[in-house]
Amino acid sequence: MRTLTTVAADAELDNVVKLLDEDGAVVVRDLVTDTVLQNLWNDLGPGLRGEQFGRDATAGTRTRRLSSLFARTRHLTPVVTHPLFLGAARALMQQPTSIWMGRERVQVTPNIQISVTQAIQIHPGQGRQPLHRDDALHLRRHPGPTSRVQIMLAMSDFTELNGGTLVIPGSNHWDDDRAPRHNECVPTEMTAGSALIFVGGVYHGGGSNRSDQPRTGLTIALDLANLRQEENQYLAVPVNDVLAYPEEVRRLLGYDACPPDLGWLDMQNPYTYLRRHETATHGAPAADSTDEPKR
Ligand SMILES: O=C(O)CCC(=O)C(=O)O
Ligand SMILES: [Fe+2]
Repeated sequence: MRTLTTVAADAELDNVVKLLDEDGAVVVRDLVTDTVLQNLWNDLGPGLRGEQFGRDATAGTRTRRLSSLFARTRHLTPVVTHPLFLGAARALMQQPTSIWMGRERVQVTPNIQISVTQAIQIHPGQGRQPLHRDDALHLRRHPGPTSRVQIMLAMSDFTELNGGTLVIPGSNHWDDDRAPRHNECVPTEMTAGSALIFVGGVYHGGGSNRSDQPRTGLTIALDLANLRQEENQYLAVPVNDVLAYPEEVRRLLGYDACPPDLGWLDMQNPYTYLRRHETATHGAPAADSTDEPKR
């Protein structure tokens, strides 16, 4: 039986990319500090407590889910821009492709974007979630190029007993005829502040919580930016909340173009619009970037 590898938060990016290629998943120990974790609990804990349990087996009838996270907290930058998460997502998904433009062969590298954000709290009594691939949303064939890299940050300890995410290492290489089985899974065991990074093609699911305490995780998916976002970030996150984040995160939230020509506004990169909006509403010119063409 294959297992999940755990690496330190300052591990080599190449090693993490290799593990994600081979196993489809890797655990990063202490990915965020205790302070970041506490800030996330302060901002998201009350909202989670107010959520109803899910309505079906996939959502989990003893599971609470809180979405629109970038509108609820200003403390997600160290998670989404962690070099091992963002770095691996870029390395795996931003693969150049070439297209003809008349008689010119042009190399185009796609962008990536935040697709879904959710805090997931599995309560005692919740059974196993059906095993699935999160990139099934993309209605794509497997195996194939990676279209999603996702993180599951442990906001509480993850154990086999409390529903630590079940993963089938290596299942990212399976074709679409092979069905996942629970006897092939390994549980994600990690301490609060650590994180599971996994590719969209790896079979996984929430585990059953047989303990007496809830298990809480926070997930963010990065997808190829030429695909539709799973969660509509433009509606989920009001523009002023987007502006509270640094440029890199704003762009990941969808305020960027995807080469060769997706996402423009008035034929300009949408980041230009965001900067104009910032100047108009906050009075100060943004210091972080200049106007730019759409690609
Ligand atoms: O909560 C978990 O451990 C996994 C949840 C999951 O995979 C999902 O909801 O898609
Ligand atoms: Fe999932």
